[in-house]
Amino acid sequence: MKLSGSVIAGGAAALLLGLSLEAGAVELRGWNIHVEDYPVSHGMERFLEDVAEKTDGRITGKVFHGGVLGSQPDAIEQVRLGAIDFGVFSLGPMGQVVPETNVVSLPFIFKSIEQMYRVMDGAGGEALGKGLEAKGIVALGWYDAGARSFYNSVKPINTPADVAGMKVRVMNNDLFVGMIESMGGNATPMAFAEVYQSLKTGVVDGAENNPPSYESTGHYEVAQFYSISQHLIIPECLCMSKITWDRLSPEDQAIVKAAGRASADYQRELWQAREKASMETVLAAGVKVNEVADKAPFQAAMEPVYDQFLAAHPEMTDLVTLFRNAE
Ligand code: BDP
Repeated sequence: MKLSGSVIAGGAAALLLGLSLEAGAVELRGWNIHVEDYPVSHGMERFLEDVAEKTDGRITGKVFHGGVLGSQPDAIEQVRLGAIDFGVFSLGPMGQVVPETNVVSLPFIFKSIEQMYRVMDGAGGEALGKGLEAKGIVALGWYDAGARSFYNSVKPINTPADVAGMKVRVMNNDLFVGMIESMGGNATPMAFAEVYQSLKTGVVDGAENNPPSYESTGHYEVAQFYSISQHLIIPECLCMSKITWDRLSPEDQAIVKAAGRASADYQRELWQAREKASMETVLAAGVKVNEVADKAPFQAAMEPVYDQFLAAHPEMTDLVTLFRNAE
């Protein structure tokens, strides 16, 4: 039997519900947008196994893969309400709820994946964690989602002018609409689950994502040009509902926190391997991959995204500087 909210306060509640859960037992419900065989998914499963082991089975749970518990924006709300206990969320759509997390959705904010790790494991991650917590979400670990590049069914992208006039699907965040518009393209925010069909039927010409998502969704079957622009490096958050978190004892919180962090290390390792494997898969399927030789024109074209963001959120200036200037 599955419980939503899922923390059973004790034996009395379990008895009332006719359950065999022991006193203090906790069953966590996890949301995941990805298919079962995906680095994020394996990271989440590892997290649950670790927690179950360290709590002698007092805290168990189940991850619902494939987005069956709803779209990402909806699931973020469910986590805030405590109806879903945890999930791995892209900080892209998170920006609509937690303003601080928008910083990582600014194009080219990170210089490399290694730098992203350093910032997220240090002062940057701490600042974002505070922003999340203020909105009812506890960050347990930062997962890797590589770098996002453009793909479409029309032609290779080499310059920002190639995006002009194209209909491009983006994740739910106004920043991404601005990003596409800065190159003269037409942006369509859309749920992840709808992108395949929209590419296939021409509702959009293209989208942008990292190689594992491009591959695991089958988008490469319907959008055969993948152009390595790497304009966004957006980390992901293994996040727990603060409502669930507050019901745990300090000892269990420490276990959960450590397991979250360890699962991120594991996920990052898997990520590197999957990126390579995904590129091999799509190349073997005939995808035309091109490396954007000069990223500077993209950086220049996307600069207005920063100006607009900082004009609307002057209070984020220090945070943007922290991320931009980090070693
Ligand atoms: C993937 C992220 C996932 C997003 C998806 C998207 O891992 O969280 O939902 O992109 O583009 O890379 O919607």
